[in-house]
Amino acid sequence: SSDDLSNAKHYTSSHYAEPDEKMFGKGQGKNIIKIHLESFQSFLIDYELNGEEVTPFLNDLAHGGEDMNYFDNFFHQTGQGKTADAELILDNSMFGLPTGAAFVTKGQNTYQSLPAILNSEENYTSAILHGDYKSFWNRDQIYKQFGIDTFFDASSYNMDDESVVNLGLKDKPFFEESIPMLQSLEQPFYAHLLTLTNHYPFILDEEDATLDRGTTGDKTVDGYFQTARYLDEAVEEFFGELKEAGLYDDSIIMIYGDHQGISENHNRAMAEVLGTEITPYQNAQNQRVPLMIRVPGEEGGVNHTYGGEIDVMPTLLHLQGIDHKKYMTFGTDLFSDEHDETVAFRDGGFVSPEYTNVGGTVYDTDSGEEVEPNEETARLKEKVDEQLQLSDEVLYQDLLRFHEIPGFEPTDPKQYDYGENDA
Ligand code: GP9
Ligand code: MN
Repeated sequence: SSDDLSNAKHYTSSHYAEPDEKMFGKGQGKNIIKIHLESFQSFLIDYELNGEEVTPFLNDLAHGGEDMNYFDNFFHQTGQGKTADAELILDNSMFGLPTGAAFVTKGQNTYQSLPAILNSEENYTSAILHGDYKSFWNRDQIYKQFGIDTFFDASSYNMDDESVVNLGLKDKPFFEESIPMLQSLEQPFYAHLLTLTNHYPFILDEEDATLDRGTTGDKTVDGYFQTARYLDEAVEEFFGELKEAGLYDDSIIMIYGDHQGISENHNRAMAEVLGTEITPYQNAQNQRVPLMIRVPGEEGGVNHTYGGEIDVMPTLLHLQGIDHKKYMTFGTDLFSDEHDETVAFRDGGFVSPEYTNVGGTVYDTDSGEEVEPNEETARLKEKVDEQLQLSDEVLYQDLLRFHEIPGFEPTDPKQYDYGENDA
């Protein structure tokens, strides 16, 4: 109902965080290259297996290499929709649904997505690049609602047997073949590259393995290190290719992990890997995924701000110099002093710099000690529930249909065509 729309709108505009003056507009007009690290969790950063770094290149970036800003207290917020939830949350600053995947069940909804806003406000073009077939996760439908101009799926790549493993194209040929596609885009562009190789059950061809497997005896966990190393090398090669192609210097580069790779079914092996028991508190801490942002001309470094996937769109819009207040955004700008550091999980739990709530039990985030719920933890829980509920109402009732925004041209899905399905 229109009441639900105004409640959601009221929440998001009163929850708004003013931009940081130093960062506002600093990426205006620059290409945005967004790299999705499949199933990549933050514990891999600086992790050593038998004295060897698993992901040396990403480690370097996480320490400010290439002037990256690395957020080490960033969490995924996905539910059953996994990759699709991460995509939805990052491009719309709203949550996935409590069950199922909104990409599939809400693929015909109206959205006011980041790529469409960038196009409407700053004339950006947009593209998704991914080595799987276009109908997976209903992408070929919902991307039209998001205003994605071009979708390079598996049918655009060489899918020979030796280039494919597990779900699709291997990350190294994927990045390499993506370069001419990026070069073909009209600038400035917003390009989102989704990797695949570091995906359950984490299998790799022998010739692609440059690190020994783990030794926990859990096949999934042991293979994860090898595929993560492969992904690390693929990203490093891609940086070189971007530089050679002249696409590096003037682009914002953003890197993120989409969701947990190692589920709770592997707690025994993970306890061995992390050297600590995987309690409910520890499991919540393990939901950290990396977020890295490089803004050309700006210094990088480690940023300890707590945040989650819903905060990415507000952050990117402010980097563009676009005030996101008029849009329906449930997150806040990570660079803002007023940024909200309470990170809601899809199940109603949360993490903040002070408190971690798992299934109603509250812990001190630093020490992991259980604490008595208090006024502050109750207030945070109420806020988290309200956020999730309002976001759900927007999706369930397709409320953005009625959300008119001055200066924003509604997305017309009929304008987009990604060709026939050949999956
Ligand atoms: C499939 C890929 C994996 O195209 O994005 O999705 P996931 O299984 O991680 O949700
Ligand atoms: Mn995924």
